[in-house]
Parts: sequence; structure tokens; C-alpha cells
Amino acid sequence: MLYFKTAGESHGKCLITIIEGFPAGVLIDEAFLNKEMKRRQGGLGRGGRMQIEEDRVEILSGIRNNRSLGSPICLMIKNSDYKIDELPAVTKPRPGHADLAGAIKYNQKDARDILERASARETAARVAAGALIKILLSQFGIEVFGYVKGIGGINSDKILKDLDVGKKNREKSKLYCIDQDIEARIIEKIKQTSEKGDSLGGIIEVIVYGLPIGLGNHTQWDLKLDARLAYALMSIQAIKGVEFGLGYNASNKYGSEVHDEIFYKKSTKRSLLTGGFKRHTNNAGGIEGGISNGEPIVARAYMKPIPTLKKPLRSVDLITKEPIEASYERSDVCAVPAASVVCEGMVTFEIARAFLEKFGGDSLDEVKRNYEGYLFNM
Ligand code: EPS
Repeated sequence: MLYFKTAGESHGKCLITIIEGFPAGVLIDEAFLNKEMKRRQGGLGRGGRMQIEEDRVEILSGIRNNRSLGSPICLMIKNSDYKIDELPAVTKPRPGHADLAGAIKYNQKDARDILERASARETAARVAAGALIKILLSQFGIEVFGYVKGIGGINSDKILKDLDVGKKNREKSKLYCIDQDIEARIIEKIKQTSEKGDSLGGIIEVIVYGLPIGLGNHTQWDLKLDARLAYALMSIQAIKGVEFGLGYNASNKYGSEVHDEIFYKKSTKRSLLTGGFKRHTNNAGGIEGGISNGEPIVARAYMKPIPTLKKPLRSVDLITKEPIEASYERSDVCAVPAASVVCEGMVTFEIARAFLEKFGGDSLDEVKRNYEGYLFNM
């Protein structure tokens, strides 16, 4: 079974990712891994830490001569800002962060022991895993594309129709948006928010292209693909909600307005994936009954504003129990663009997990045989 775990603290020596269940024989492009790491470091609104770091992946195991061995893959990202033992205690918990709940749970008076691991720095390790797994999915024509749909309430209603155009627009954008019409307003809002010492959240959309009908499973609650993707996305720091397709909005409409009618046309390349069945709308976001239905999967994650505020909120000192302002060191004003790369990585992982459950094998060739045997040869 495909799985990964991460280890490492924000200001510790390094971050580690161990990936298990990755098939043998996949050619790994190290430069691609580092390109993805760089993307996570970017985007307008990031704070001082990203000027210190240059996140690079070092492959410690599981790959030989650029090919996966089928054994556990260990990836390491060194922290330039390695100073964990010298850092001062944090006794002024930040509302919205893990500081208070974690300190109480672990019986600590210093929330540093909690925040070092709770920090979104950990997402660098997830992006490394996601990048590696993207290479595997690309062997099957599956692409995962994440972008920023909105920040601070300025949201795009543009629907992505052409992936290549989307990629070009995202590449040009400081915010990883695909809609230039909202960019200037968001940039201004980030500037004003920074001056006010505040922070901003936003909305991220992740779309998965090229999936066949049949990933996930309706037979058990924890096998449903939408539930699993929601879990993967909700596990990301600061993500507070997830929806698919029409999402929350479906609850306000008639059934006849929501459900995607079924049509049939065999001929296109897509028939291989769907057996010729197709939809003209995708309100379901590519999943029905917990199973992929052959349409692109469209997931949206809602991110809250980062809790570390230059103009801090009220808090209580963990030791004196006196009222005090929450702690502030430095922070991002807005990390939504970076989080879009993390969302992409987590969706990639969960899709690949479901893919390998259905078509898995020890080597890439075996997975390919299993997959090709399933496709609708029309
Ligand atoms: C992050 C590194 C952190 C923060 C941010 C994400 O670095 P530092 O705490 O040294 O400034 O910039 O973490 C948080 C938003 C958080 O709440 O902990 C990174 O690498 O992405």
C-alpha cells in the first residue's frame, strides 16, 4: 500500500519524508522535485523565512541510478534556519494555532515544543512526497493541477476549461491564480493587510485530469474517494473546509439542477477511461457514490488566515495565567499560493493510493499491465 510519513521540526536539522509502496522502475527526475519545492516557497505574501531557506530534496534511499527500487524512499530537506535548541520559550499561545491545546495536552509550559512540529514548515516534506508521486501518475496520463481561486474574499468565478492555458496563467501569476482580473485587487489587499499587521486566507481549487471510472469504492465508508480526498486536504495546516464540484451550493438547489445527466458517445480517446459514457456538466466534481466517474475531479479547500499576527490578539500567559498579547516572531501575511502546492501534493498522494489499490503491482510494468487490462478497449 502506498503511504508516506513525515518527520522534522520547523527549526530542526531537517525534514524527512518516508514513502512506502512506491513501485519499482519509475524514472525519477530530481530537478522536477526541486522545481516543486521552489513553487511551495513562492507566491506573494510570504514572510522572512522563505528568504533564508532554499528547499532542496536529497534522496537518501529507495532510488538507484535515478530509478525507484520498490523499497522505502527517504527524502530529506535541510533547514538552513536550524536553531531549535537556542530558540526562546513561547508562553503566550496564539489563538488559532496549536500552541494552547498542544501545550495542555503534552503537559508543557513552553509552546515551542508544540509549534515546532505544528508549523506549516512540515508541508515542505509533503510537497516532496507529492512531487515524487506526480511522476508516477504522469506515466498514466494523470495530471493534478492546483491553483488559487481567491484570497481574502476576492474570488474568481472563472472556470478552468483548458489545462494548458491554466498552466500558463498560473506560471505568470505571483498568486498562482488563473484569473488576471482579480490579481491587482488581491495584491493591494495583501499589501494593506501586511501594513495592518494582519493575515489572510483563501480558496484553493485542485483538479485531477485523466482518471478512469472506478477509483474509490462505494462499499465501505472509509474507501470512498471523496471522503479520502477530504481527509487528505483537511490534514493540511489551516485548511478548514473542503468541497467537490458544486459543493456546499448544491444544498440550495433542486435535484434536477444539480445532477449531471448521462450521455453516451464512443470514439474519443476518453472512451478508454469511461467506456463512452460522458456528462455535459460536472457538478458532482468527478465523484459519485465515492467512485470516480471519469469526469475531472474538482476539489476546493478553504484556508483560514494564518494565526501568527504582527498585531497580536489577546491571550493568556501559560505560566502566570495573566492576560497578555499572543506571541509574534515573524510570519507570512498570506500563504494561500504555497498551500495550493501542498493541496496539489496531498490530492496527488490520495489519488495514487486509490489508483494503486486498484491496479497495484511491485513494478511499474506490472501496474501498467493491470491498468491497460482494465481500460475500455473500444
Ligand atoms: C513555513 C515556515 C515557517 C513559517 C510558516 C511556514 O517559518 P518560521 O516560523 O521560521 O517563520 O513561515 O509557518 C506557519 C505559517 C506557521 O503557522 O507555523 C514554511 O516553510 O512554509
